[in-house]
Amino acid sequence: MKTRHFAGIPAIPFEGPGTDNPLAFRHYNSAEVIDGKTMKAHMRFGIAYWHSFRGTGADPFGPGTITRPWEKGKNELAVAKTRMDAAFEFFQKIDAPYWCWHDRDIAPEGKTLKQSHKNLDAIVKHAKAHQKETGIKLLWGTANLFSNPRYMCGGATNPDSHVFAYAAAQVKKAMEATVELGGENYVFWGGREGYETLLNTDMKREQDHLARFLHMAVDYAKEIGFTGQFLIEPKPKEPTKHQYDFDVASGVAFLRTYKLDKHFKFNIETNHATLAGHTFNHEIEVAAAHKMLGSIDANSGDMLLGWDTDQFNTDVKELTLAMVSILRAGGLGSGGFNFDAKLRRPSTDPKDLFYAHIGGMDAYALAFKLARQLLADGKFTDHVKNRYSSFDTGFGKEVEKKKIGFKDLEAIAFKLGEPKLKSGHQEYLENLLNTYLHG
Ligand code: XLS
Ligand code: NI
Ligand code: NI
Repeated sequence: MKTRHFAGIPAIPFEGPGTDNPLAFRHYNSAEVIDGKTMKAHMRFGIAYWHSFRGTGADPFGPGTITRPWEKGKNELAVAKTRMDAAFEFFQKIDAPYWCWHDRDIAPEGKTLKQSHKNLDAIVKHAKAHQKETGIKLLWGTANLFSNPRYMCGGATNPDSHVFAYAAAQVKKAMEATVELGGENYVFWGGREGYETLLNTDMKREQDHLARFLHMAVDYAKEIGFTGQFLIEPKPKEPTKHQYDFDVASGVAFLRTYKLDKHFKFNIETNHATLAGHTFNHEIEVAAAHKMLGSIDANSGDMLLGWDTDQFNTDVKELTLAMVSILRAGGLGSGGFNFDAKLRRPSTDPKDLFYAHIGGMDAYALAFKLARQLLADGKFTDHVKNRYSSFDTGFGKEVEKKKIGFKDLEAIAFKLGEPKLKSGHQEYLENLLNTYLHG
């Protein structure tokens, strides 16, 4: 492994829970084999290029604080390549098998669309060489349809068909780049696909356009042989006030309405779930119920802040519950855990990038192990099963088998009289969960 940009920081070793080395893993042992598969293969961790290699710590109140030594020079393409060299050094040292990008994170936007395409081609070539040399793979690619002012009113939902065409051209190219890099998924996050006010918006028409756009992507995937998974990443708001892909449930309704459901799954982001007023776990369960659980954008919000703070998640309890749902659903398939998370503005030391990912990866790895144990013991599963057992036999079973209706049930209710209250035992279960987390 070449060490150049992060000199002085070694490849992060696994040292186990007893270590006091802050630059070591305590729970994520990538080589450990569980059920015939390495932890690396189970976890499928991905690094988000935009936060970890384009994030500067800038916020609405001040400029960036994080300056990296490779971010200098006038030739934007040359800087983009050096930055990518640093990124691949990081991916290797942190032992993550995947990375994720937006087109505009990896290659600079040119003065014309043609120039932007050319820049992307040059960088994709560079990335391909890095992937080949390191074995690191692309979890997903996506197009940035939200930063450039032309997309101020959306890409696929823009009221101007000219912008719609531009967005289509950009997504077409980003899909080609994803194929070229062997990407296993392609993501649509519609940060500006929504509206600010109905005074100037034809909402139905915009949603029709969004569906048309996604159908075009499905058609084009066939044309270029993209066999990966398309993913929708729901988020209720920010930057737009009302976003069309509000949460998983509204995404399911949208995809079904427009007959797109068999082509898409969901990329669920923790902080987006909480912005929608849900738990992370809830969103996973909704996607799993529809067999549309695709991938995870791993991060966390802040209980006291109402926006997408994109923090690294070290909350083992939240992650264990999420992992239980993911494992019960049979895993993520071609998806993975992408750290869509950024350093806090004062975290300016390159080491912070390592601490942040070590913390996130360890928390997920520990949660994975705890969830497996919890499921193997079966106490929660049994409890839930038991709670619904009156539907396993008798008239309950007949309800599920669609054998009886209101009239039969009225006769049964007359006969049985008032139901006895059955406890939900929530506090007992909360205590039980704590025994897994803390002994
Ligand atoms: C923003 C989103 C974005 C997507 C990719 O809130 O999380 O980063 O993951 O466009
Ligand atoms: Ni995301
Ligand atoms: Ni986000």
